Amino acid sequence: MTRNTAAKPPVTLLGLGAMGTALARTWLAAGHPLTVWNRTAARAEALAAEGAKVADSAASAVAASALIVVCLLDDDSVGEALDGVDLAGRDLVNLTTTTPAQARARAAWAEERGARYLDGGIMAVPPMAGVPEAGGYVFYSGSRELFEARREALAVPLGTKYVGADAGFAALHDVALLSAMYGMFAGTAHAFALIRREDIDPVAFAPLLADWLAAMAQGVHGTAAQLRSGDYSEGVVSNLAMQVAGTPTFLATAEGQGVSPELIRPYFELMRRRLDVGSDEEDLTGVVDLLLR
Ligand code: FVH
Repeated sequence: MTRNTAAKPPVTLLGLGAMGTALARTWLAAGHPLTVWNRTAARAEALAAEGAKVADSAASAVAASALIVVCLLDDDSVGEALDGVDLAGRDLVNLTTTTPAQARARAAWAEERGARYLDGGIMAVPPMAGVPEAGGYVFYSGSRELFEARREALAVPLGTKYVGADAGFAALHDVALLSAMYGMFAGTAHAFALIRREDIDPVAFAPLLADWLAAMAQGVHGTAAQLRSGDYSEGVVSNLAMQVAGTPTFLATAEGQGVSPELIRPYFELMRRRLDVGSDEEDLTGVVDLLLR
């Protein structure tokens, strides 16, 4: 395949784990001159064969391009990899999963070293990179100038969503969505445990579960509207009193099926606490306020 690299800005990528490697391939396929570095050099061999230039140190990789993308394990790895590296005049885009506080500190750290900084939270798994129809994207926050200047190159592997100048916001959006995902995983684990010892085929059960979760996920829009208005009774379909009254049925069913209620009981306890201080006619939205310390 002949690639037209003339018009494409060079990209340097630090980190060739599962995600970094998937990102790297999309820039190569799109014709960006790509320099890569990985702590364990052997992981770069396949990409070298595909056209990437392999740097022998993070410093020389950073020197090779103005746009530096980092996709390492965690914030400590980023600090270690870039320790003592000259970042002056570079655009540093950090796709490593971190806390919002770590992202803000890393932004200040990069700016002190003369770099523009953009933080990213990847809402995709490696096979989604370079596959637009898979719907994967990256939340970005931090320098808007950097985002606008590098938007085209950043859009090669995954979609882009800029969520604000606060460098911590991409991580916050990322962690918020992933936390909701783990809540969903907890619910599905409980549901599968309930049927586990019965003559119910989990493969036949799965589409019922998936369709129900997809339908119920639409409820987040109502929750959001209530949080914005402050009226937790607005548009209620299934009120809190009714739902709390139903929780003994769920706990008794778990008991009857020999299933621990440890994943669902804490949420039921919060619903009960909200009923005690809120109103029967509310939705479940008051639980949000109970979580705030
Ligand atoms: N893989 C996934 O499903 C998710 C999708 C969403 C985003 N996450 C985050 O992406 C970051 C990288 O994840 P990954 O899947 O590429 O992770 P690994 O395959 O485990 O590769 C880790 C890379 O980090 C390097 N590394 C680790 N410690 C250090 C260090 N102290 N100094 C320099 N590099 C370090 C490691 O190098 P090596 O072990 O090959 O030498 C890999 O390149 C991550 O934040 C996910 O949360 C992935």
